[in-house]
Amino acid sequence: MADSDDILIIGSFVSPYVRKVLACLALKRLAYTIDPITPFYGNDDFTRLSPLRRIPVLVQGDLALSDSSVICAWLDEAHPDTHPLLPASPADRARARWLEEFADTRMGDVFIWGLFYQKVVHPLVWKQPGDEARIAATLETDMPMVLDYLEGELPEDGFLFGDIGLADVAVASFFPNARYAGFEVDAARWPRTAGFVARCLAHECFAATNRWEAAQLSTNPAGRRAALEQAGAPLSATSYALKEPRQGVMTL
Ligand SMILES: N[C@@H](CCC(=O)N[C@@H](CS)C(=O)NCC(=O)O)C(=O)O
Repeated sequence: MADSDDILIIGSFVSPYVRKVLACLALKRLAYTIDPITPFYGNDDFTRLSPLRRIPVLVQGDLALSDSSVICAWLDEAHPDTHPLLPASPADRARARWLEEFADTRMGDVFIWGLFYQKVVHPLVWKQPGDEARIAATLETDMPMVLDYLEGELPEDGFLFGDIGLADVAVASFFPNARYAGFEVDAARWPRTAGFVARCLAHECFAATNRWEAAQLSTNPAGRRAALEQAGAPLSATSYALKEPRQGVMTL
């Protein structure tokens, strides 16, 4: 059982899974502090909290959770009275959970491991170019398949199940990373998806962290905390970061 109200989030503002959790915290109107590390820089204490060496991690009292879906479910169950993250009917809840799962797994593979990691993270962290063949296959085949699927699922107006919720946030959270890797959704080919993503990302639950994300992008891992402090981010007093990166547990 969590024995404290203080919520610590470990994870970079640029991670789609962290972005999803921070948007849900904003919907729930919950305050937090954040240790904005890139997972490869986590120290041994980070490994104890996150055995797969992945972000985000939520620490609250003696509770430590290291998966965005588990974290969002915890927030929703612990705070049922503010902005429910799931719709009301069992069928809609099931569909929302599926879309969250699709985002976390397939969009994670395609948007992050196939594109953003190869084009942005790999060169930055490991000082080597990413896998060009994988980037080409992602852009040619995998990304269009994801967008074709979403185009059939997403609404023309508004959000998936009435007010914005977990499924909207989970899907939309991947698109800023595609943009950072130079990919924009072609609105002529995928109009519903382009409109839906623009609506979601303009919602105040995402707007809250935009300036901190921009501050993080303006610097490198070494200068990150200073830039974020200057931008007014709610930084944790201490950090789980190392100075040099380590290979992840799940990395290819
Ligand atoms: N299923 C996890 C996935 C989290 C994840 O893959 N996070 C990435 C950052 S965007 C990570 O930590 N990658 C490091 C690694 O896998 O070694 C969740 O939903 O939280």
